[in-house]
Amino acid sequence: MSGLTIAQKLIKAHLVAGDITVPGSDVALHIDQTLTQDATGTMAYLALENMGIDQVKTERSVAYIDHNTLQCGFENADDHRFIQSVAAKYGIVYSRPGNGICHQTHLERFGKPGKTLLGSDSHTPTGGALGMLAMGAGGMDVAVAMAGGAYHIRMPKMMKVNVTGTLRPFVTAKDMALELLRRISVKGGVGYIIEWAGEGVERLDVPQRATIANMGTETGATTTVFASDEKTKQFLRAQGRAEDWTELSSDADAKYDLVIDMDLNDLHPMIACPHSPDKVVRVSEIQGLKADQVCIGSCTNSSLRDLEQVAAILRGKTIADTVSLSISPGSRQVLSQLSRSGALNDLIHAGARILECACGPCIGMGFSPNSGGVSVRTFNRNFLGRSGTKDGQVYLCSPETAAATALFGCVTDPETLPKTDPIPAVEQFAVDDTGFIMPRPAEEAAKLTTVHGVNIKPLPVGRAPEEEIDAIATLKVGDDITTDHIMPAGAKILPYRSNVPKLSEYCFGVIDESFPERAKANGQTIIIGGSNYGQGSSREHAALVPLYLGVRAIVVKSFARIHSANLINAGILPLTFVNAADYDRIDQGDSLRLSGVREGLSCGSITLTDLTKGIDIPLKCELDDYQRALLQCGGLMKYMEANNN
Ligand code: MIC
Ligand code: SF4
Repeated sequence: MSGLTIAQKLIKAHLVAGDITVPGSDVALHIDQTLTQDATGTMAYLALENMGIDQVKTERSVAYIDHNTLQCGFENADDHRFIQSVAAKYGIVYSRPGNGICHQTHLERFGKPGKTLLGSDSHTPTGGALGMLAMGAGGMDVAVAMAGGAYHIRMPKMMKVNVTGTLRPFVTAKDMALELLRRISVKGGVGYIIEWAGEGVERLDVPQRATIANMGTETGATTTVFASDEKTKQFLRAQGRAEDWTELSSDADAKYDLVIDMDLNDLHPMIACPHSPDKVVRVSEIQGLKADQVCIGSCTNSSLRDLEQVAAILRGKTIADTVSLSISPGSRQVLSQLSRSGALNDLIHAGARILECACGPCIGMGFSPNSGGVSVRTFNRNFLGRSGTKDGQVYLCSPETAAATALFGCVTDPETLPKTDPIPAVEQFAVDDTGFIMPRPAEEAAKLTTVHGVNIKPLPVGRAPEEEIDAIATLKVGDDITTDHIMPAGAKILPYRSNVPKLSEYCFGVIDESFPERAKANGQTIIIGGSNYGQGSSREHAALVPLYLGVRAIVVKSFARIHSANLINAGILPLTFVNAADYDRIDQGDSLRLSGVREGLSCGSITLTDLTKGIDIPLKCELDDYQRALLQCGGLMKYMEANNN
């Protein structure tokens, strides 16, 4: 083999089983660090409690509370107490509500070059900005990693984005991420790890790299990585963690399966239009579009550098009368530093509404736009209904474009603004770790019990597949269905993330409100879908809730990576058409039969008979040995039961 890429080096150093020279083959990886957030964490910790360990086996595991922070009833607060009690018992750091968004906060305080990080959140790749192999997964897979088990992925292909030139003022890392999405789409990264390299990247500091690594998720990539270099060292030193730095770079003769060139001298401010992060155009193309709302923050753009830049643009000015502007700092560290520098005052005086250091509007946790409203956000996703307003029109852009838009009340290209001084890299961050509750000694922890609130209901458990499964095609959907379609989020629904029966009432609600009732009435269901089914969030609720509603198989043109792993963990069969055109031959409501199922799990092919139409359709079931074993048992929980006894 020739020289290695950064990702190949990280995989090789953590390889438990598999061959890194065979793209697409199963590789099992040792995981050094994990993170969870509260919207997926309850599931992960319910699974962990079933695993029979005393303390987590990782070097560092952190439980963040950042998603479900509106406490309109007891539910979210109960879940926070449950997670805090699990953290105390199992040796996990607990990051209190208000301490910050998991990815921003983890980057600041725990991320380390050369380590693996598995997070129950799809934007975990943000850690790639520090030279980590950071991947998103379902909560059950994260629980397995906490218990010392390996994490399985298909060995990805290597993509390199080779960057030359220099960013002009007010053109940013976010525009680089959006430009890549414009070029390769929300499917373009599937099966790849993306490495950003070249002289144009060497000049970017860690927060800028973090924005790019974060949005690599939107391309469908397994993760994104950057070298660990002088900029990484500088960031860790400023965090008081100089000793955590190690150098990491690709070999000069490393081979890439795909190389994309990007010249920053040609780049302009970019914006993604509703309802997909790859519907990207130049900001100047939609300049003047009236905006009702501007939201600045999220794990993509809530660093100190981003918010100092926004403050510099807004300093001494007032936002347009017709706009409501929210700013959610990424962490308490960011907020505290903004307050020390005086930038917070600039933001307040400009008319911004300062929200909590949390995900907030990004996940529809408050601040939903007015009906039909245009919301211009620095976030990473603009899927239909995600803002909490079904007909909301959400656009994604840089903090610079968002600030300019807030000033003028309409989409505004920041390149038309008077220039401000460049924001220098921070020499020393205001480090204050009081928002974390650190693990206590193991012997003390062993005496503790966990606190299950009344909102926490048991996980639904799958069942071993029969040789023949009869089911109704209760739902047929198109391409690029996101987990936000399957299991919507938002302030009203998120409190039920640990209550699957209640959550099930909202399954597929944004596209078909009657689905849950129909599914229950039909008993057993097969969902038919197009390509890239299950893109977006890592939420395993998008598998567990359909399981609860009687879904036995999903038959599609292709799956997104994390979602297909979640389906397998839940015991739902992820099947693909041998001939994509067969998608058109099945209609919603048809009676279907899967035959040769158990045998098909081994040989990879299963036949679907459309009993209504009287036709046979060949399907593929592409699994590695581990996935096959999981499905044969009826999912991860059943597999663990079988293997622990
Ligand atoms: C998201 O951005 O969609 C989330 C909310 O952070 C999810 C996790 C979840 O659904 O809880 C993600 O990206 O994985
Ligand atoms: Fe939170 Fe939004 Fe980031 Fe998801 S994408 S972790 S909801 S800020």
